[in-house]
Amino acid sequence: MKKLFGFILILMCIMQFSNSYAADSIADYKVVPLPKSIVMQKGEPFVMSNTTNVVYPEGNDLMKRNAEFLVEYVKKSTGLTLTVTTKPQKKASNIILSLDKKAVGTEAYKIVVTKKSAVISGLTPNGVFYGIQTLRKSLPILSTAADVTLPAATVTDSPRFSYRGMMLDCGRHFFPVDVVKEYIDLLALHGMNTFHWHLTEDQGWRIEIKKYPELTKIGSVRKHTVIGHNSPVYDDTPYGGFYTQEQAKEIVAYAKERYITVIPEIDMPGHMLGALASYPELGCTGGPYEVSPSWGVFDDILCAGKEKTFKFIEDVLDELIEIFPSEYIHLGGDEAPKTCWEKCPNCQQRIKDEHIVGDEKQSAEAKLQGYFVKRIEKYLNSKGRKIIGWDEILDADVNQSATIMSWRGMEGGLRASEMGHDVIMSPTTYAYFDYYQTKADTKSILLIGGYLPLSKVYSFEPVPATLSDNAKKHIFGVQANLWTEYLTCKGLVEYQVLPRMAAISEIQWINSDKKNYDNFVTRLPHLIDLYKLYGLTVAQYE
Ligand code: TNX
Repeated sequence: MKKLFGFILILMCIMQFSNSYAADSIADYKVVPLPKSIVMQKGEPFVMSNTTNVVYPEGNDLMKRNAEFLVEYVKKSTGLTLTVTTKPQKKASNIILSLDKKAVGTEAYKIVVTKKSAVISGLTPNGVFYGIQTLRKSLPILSTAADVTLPAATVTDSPRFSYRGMMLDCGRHFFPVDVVKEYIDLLALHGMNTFHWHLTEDQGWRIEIKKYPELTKIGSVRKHTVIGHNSPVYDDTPYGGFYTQEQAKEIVAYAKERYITVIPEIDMPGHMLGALASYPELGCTGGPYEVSPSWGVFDDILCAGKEKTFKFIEDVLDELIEIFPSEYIHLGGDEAPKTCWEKCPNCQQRIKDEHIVGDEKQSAEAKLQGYFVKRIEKYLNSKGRKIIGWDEILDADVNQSATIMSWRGMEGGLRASEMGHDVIMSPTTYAYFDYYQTKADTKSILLIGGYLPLSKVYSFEPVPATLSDNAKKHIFGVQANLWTEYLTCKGLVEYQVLPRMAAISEIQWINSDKKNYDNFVTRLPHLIDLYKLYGLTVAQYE
């Protein structure tokens, strides 16, 4: 009998043991992006339960906010309710958020899990925030709240690139504040720190500028929208929308809480029909112009000859820099045909006055775009800001101080980095999330075209070995872009970025020698479960 009792006791212990270690309630630190180092330790695990505290250093509001984020994430994934406090409780289990002056790297973090506590530390609250994201992605997703076991381990991590971004085009389609916030939340989940916000387009001007009210009154609305790939048929619905300055500030603040900088883009001198329809005197011919109901590249661009064009841009930028505290302002510069400038007496006069001479490589009009960019750059520099432009501006003789965003493949970025420009890589070949991601989609949804499966995104190497060492140092950023000609709703935005965003985040964070696609796809399903937990629409991948 005694023996039987003993046996049952042992059995119960095993059951108890296996219960608290049930595979589905154990955290797994092998998340996306994969941390640089995960060292499992021998000791007993940390148990997270409803009595666990999240402790932050008293008086530090950023760390307090970090603690609140962690509580919110844990609640969502596991149902557990943790408590935010500044005082660790001896008897309870504590997750401790701390700043470590000796840590190296402004965005680096360390997670040390022992039976006693789980400590997430970093030199800055940003780093701690990334540690929180990793912990959050490590957690099991539980349908009913149960204690979660965090195996004893030390996790250390820091990002490969200092600029880690995603762009959202709100010009072609307008996305309400809530959708933009959701996009920012996704950036945070993937450890990104820059939201490039494309705000003006041929098809709609989307940001309130108080000095130029027609921009949003006229320029934000197109009278109808083309159906299909620029067919001759249009729908019969006016389409519009814009962000008030208050809303834009709200988004900047929302992003800032998540350690994300918002870089606004006012695309110039091309892609400006929204502004030209509102203020036709800014164009070479004086118009009339129409907010474009179809997609593409249009000949009508801002006039570079008239002084009033520069006054307009400076006024717009004056208001913009009050809303956006970012170090960089994106001036676009892509797809600006020079046909109008060739014929425009004002532009030709400017070419003469500025002694601009074309050569076999660049026409005088191409160099006039250089004059345009340099003039606006000087203005922004005087306000303490720097510029980013699409790689076309390289063909226009711009200053070395301009940061180049390479989109027409890698070539522009590589050339720019050798010339000493700072470079952000976002080539169509690896980073255009408006392209199709599966063969099946080409038959079922209408998108712009292209084919960029997850595996191709993952194969992206932004810094080719063939570059000179000096040029390599200039490639400081990686970004994926979401152009929205064909993305009419929030569901499609989610679908196009998920799960490709996971792949680009791993390019942004981990060194190329650690990249392994087969391994990546073993870690991906858990992240996809997390997307789904948040009700997001996720694509299949191939
Ligand atoms: C090129 S990328 C553009 C966009 C389009 C996109 C479609 C860039 C700087 N310009 O205006 O939306 O292709 O993929």
